[in-house]
Amino acid sequence: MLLYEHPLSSYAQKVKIALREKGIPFTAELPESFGTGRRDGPFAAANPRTEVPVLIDGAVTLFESTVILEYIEESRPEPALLPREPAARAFARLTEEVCDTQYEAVNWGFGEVLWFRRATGDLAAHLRAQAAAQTRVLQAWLAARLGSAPWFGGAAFGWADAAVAPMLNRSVHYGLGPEPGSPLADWHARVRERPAVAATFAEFDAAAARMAEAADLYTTGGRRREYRDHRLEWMVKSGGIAVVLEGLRDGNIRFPWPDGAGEG
Ligand SMILES: N[C@@H](CCC(=O)N[C@@H](CS)C(=O)NCC(=O)O)C(=O)O
Repeated sequence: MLLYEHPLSSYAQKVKIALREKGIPFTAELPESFGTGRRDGPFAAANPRTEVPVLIDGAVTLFESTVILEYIEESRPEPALLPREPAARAFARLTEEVCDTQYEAVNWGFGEVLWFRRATGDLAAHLRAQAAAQTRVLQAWLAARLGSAPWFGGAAFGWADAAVAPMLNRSVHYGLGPEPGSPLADWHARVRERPAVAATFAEFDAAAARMAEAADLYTTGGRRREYRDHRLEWMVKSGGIAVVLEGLRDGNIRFPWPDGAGEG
């Protein structure tokens, strides 16, 4: 299996955790054109959205992390990540859905300020405070779903745990982690001990340490960051519409495929 990915992508991390939990060997590759929106090359051929993750398994080429996760679960059912019982399956999928949409967008917004320096001064402080407040809301929602169970999957690690892990770990990385000693903090301590998760987080840490150079590519190196759906919404609703307008003026953000400029 070939996985086009980026170690900082929470979506790619979710897929890598699932592959490693199931013991499925894969080759991870950072697409050469990642972050450019370019339409040439094998990455864009595999995913017109030019987003990671993309999974290539023989003749099967898939994008969208949830679709990939479903394919992995259905083609390599053991060990199962989804529980058997319908309500428990729906619980796991719903947890994943909120993580992939609202939670990821908040993390992304915080990163736009911290890593990509999209705002300075009062606006930066405002956006960081918005992200911190929203993170608290989302972590309270997750804590209620976890309850006193060891895993989001209940007695066993599963699908929802793989989905929450990259989101919560990123909050911890940003200094926005749950209260020490809380059930959610204890869950984070537990989940990062799992070999599949530890390997994935180690790759995240190594890439995060190199982010300062990567950020410069978006002002000088022809990279255009994708502002899409929940992420774009986050920037606007959190008070950062000036960031969007500036990015459009400077040509270092882009909107999702297909675009109207005839590029693809
Ligand atoms: N809904 C997609 C989202 C994937 C996504 O947004 N990936 C980001 C990285 S976290 C990406 O590749 N963005 C392209 C870019 O910024 O150029 C999924 O679940 O796979």
